[in-house]
Amino acid sequence: MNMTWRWYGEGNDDITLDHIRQIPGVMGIVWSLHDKVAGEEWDMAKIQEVADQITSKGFSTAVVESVNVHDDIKIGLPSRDKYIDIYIDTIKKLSKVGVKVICYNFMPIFDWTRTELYKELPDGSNALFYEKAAITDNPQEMVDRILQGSKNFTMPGWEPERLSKLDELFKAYENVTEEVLFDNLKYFLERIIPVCEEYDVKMAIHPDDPAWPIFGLPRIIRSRNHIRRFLDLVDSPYNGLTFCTGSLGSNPENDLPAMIREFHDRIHFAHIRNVKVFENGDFIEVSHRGQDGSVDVAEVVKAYHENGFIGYVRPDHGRHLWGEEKHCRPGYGLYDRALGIMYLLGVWDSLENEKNKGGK
Ligand code: CS2
Ligand code: MN
Repeated sequence: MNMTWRWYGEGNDDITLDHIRQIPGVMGIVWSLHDKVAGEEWDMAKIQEVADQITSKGFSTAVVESVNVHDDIKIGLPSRDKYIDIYIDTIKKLSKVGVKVICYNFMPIFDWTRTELYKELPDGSNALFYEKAAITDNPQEMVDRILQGSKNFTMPGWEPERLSKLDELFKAYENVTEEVLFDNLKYFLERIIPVCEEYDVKMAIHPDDPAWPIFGLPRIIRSRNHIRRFLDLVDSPYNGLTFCTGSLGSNPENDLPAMIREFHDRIHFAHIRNVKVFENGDFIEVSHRGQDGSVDVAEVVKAYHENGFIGYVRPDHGRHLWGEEKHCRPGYGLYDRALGIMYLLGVWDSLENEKNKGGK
């Protein structure tokens, strides 16, 4: 398992590279320039500076999450070509510091969506929670709640400047149906994938979180059929997936191990985490251990193992433990993600041992 850890950068994360060095098995840092808004150019000097910080501690820089896609590209406005040119320029620059995979998403307006950031679990820890009934007709309420809980950390996909124009944004997406969104994604991919092939950088789209349309906005990376259609838009290994079990697992109809077995050769980046889905469709994030939630995490790891998976992996979100919610980023504390890594590596190592003993 090529294990990685998402780090938000100096001054933007309460966790340091020195903390991360003490977690067994972490080989790479998943990074980004988090002060860049979608559509903005990335400067080479800044890219190099962060890459140097990461390599100086012995980590790989191979995965960037995210380079956010400007809304004009998703909406299909004439200005999209300008923003795609900037995106291409960023892909080329990132290839110079060893980036091999870029994780991005194509969700209109909102990235991941929750109704509570610090919902208490029975064990006294707390975690991100989605309550269906709390999603009203008014998205502004949800935005305010999330931004209040962010403790002034920048949150990818939750840029206050962009979200301050929520009415305008919703209006711009008025005619964007699922079909239109697929067309606009195809347009984007047809321009960038040839560049990715030339520069050896794989694109890995992140699924929609949660895995259903919200506030009337279409969402297209949320089931086996949607993913099949996405991969066929541009049939190149450079057009691939970030397979996030937490996002796809919010809908219990998604058979995650079966999807991994089907799509493994196009999965470049695995986000592995667990969610507990309640009967009414609400869900909360829980520990990585399979028994604690609705995702059979050990079976997920097994599906990767039996297909000789060599892509990058990270624990995705974690619960907030032992009071760390006072200072950590929502969903990105130190302890539960570190525990998650030990669980994932434990399952993986035992499968490896079996294999090496001549078992299957
Ligand atoms: C991440 C996503 O925190 C998360 O759920 O996995 O926000 C992911 O970084 C983006 O969707 C990728 O663009
Ligand atoms: Mn994820």
